[in-house]
Amino acid sequence: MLYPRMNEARMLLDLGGVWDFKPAGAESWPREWAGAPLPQPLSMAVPAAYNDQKDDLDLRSHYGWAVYRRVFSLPRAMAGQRVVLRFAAVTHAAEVWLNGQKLGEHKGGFLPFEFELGELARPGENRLTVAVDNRVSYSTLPVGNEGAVAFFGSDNPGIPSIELAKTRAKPQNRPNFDFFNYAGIIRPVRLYTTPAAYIRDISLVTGYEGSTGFVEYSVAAEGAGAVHAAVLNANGVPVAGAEADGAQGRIAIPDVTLWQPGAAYLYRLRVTMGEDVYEQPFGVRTVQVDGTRFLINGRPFYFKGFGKHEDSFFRGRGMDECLNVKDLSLIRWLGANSFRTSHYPYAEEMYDLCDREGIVIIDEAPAVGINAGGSADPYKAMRIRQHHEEVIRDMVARDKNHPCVVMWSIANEPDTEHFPQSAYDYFRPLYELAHACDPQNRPVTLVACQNDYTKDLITRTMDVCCINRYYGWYNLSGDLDAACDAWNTELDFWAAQGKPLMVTEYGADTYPGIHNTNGEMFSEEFQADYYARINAEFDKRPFFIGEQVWNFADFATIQGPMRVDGNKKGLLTRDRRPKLAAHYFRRRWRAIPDFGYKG
Ligand code: BDP
Repeated sequence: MLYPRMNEARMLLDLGGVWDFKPAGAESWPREWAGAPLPQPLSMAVPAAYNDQKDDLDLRSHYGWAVYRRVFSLPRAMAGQRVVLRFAAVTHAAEVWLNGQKLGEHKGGFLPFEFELGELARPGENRLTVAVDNRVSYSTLPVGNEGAVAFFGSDNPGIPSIELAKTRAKPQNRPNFDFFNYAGIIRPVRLYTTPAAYIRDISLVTGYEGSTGFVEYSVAAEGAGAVHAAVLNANGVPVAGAEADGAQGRIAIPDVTLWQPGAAYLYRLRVTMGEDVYEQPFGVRTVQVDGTRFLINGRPFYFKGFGKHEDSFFRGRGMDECLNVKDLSLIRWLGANSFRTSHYPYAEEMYDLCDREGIVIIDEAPAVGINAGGSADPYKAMRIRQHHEEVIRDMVARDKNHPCVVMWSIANEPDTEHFPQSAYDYFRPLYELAHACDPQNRPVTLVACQNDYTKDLITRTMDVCCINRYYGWYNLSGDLDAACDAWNTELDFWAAQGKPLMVTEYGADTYPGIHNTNGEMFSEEFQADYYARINAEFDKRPFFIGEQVWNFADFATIQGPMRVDGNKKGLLTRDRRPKLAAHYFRRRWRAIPDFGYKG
């Protein structure tokens, strides 16, 4: 799906701003709100999660539906054009109505969807109503626990009058994941136009031989029109001779400048079809797994970076370009080169920025929580397979042209240990699907939970083995000697697999300002020691191709006895101040080259 861009053929209007808003019921919302002003509406900024915009615990922990509404006028200049209403992400499910008529619905909170407005959009005032459902369950991704009522953080409240407590407890979301369930219209809502015959999609594959690059393109169009494609350089100047006619083709780019981590260079493919025009940015680079090496442009890359979250004060998970710019600045300050979009595809603007700044992304599907605690087979108990296929397809369709994306992650921490064969049978087709959907055929991975890796059958079959491990924190808590031993035992296992291995999560909750001469848990010293000790073990292993710490910054979670004002494993605080370990990593990573660290 193309990102909406304004040019001489296409208009673009942003519908961001302050909308009317009203929380509704757990199971449904009043249909009369679809065609009329909301009664006594609250003001709510879009895009942003609604949860933290008001000082109201009921809204923060709202369960179920909420309704947004705004009125807009279509400019006369749009008459005669095809007008499309595009939502970059509504979390987690949406129903959209225009002028009292239903446009459609969408499931999944982190990927775009759009509606062609046709006759429904009229000159003058239009009334747009968006109903949003934040419920998570065994049939959503990310996965929530079944049943809307939780008891004091656990199903075993330790009180005799459980039945009475059940009747009194408020319905609430019970995420099966460790980040706050922010919801609402979290990313931009835009109107754009195209001519009646239009470019629907563009797919690009790049490569090079010697100093000559190439881009293979394929244009999907609706309606008739001759297609022309031309390569522009980073200054927007056409590259002499780099053009072709036809909906598919291969264009050579003489004296190519490659896209590299830390040294990005972006071309644009200018596609015209009849009256329509679209310019698709791209970088020329290759990605490949070769034995135990991860090659970008043929050179062995070492991942230095993070698992992140889209998470900030007030906006929650709302798209924030300023924060994105700041985060990339901090990533550079730390000497890192990459991150994983844990645990869902991020806003499109972040990928554009990473393309532009040469930061590498592992792009993750919103498939987290596929784990029933070992007591039940989640692949039988959960009703998610079809939706999982959809989100992989949609994620790849959205992000396939970004040079910054070098690998797909199809899930985070599913249960691969207790039901290893079910996990294999479930994930193998999804792994193949991700490969089949991607014109660039990037490597595909699945991020494995701390587990008995000898039982896990699927992780070892991935193109890159990605593991989350908490030796020294949740396991062998506080004992870094034992943690290093456990790491080495495990690394011996992986050495025998003949695959590249990286750690996609390891970390320690660290409350900023706690200092401790003994370096005990939760202190800044512990976090720094933990990483220094464990990294020294990674450095001894040639097949170990990257370290992504958990987490870039502290982030919000559901309240409960396991979390003190959120998850505190950030190298940075939530307001982006460095903890002691950030300074340690800055020294370490600035000394580790992007390429050739492991030969
Ligand atoms: C891992 C999860 C991550 C959590 C982290 C933690 O992948 O989402 O936030 O543990 O506990 O299991 O900090």
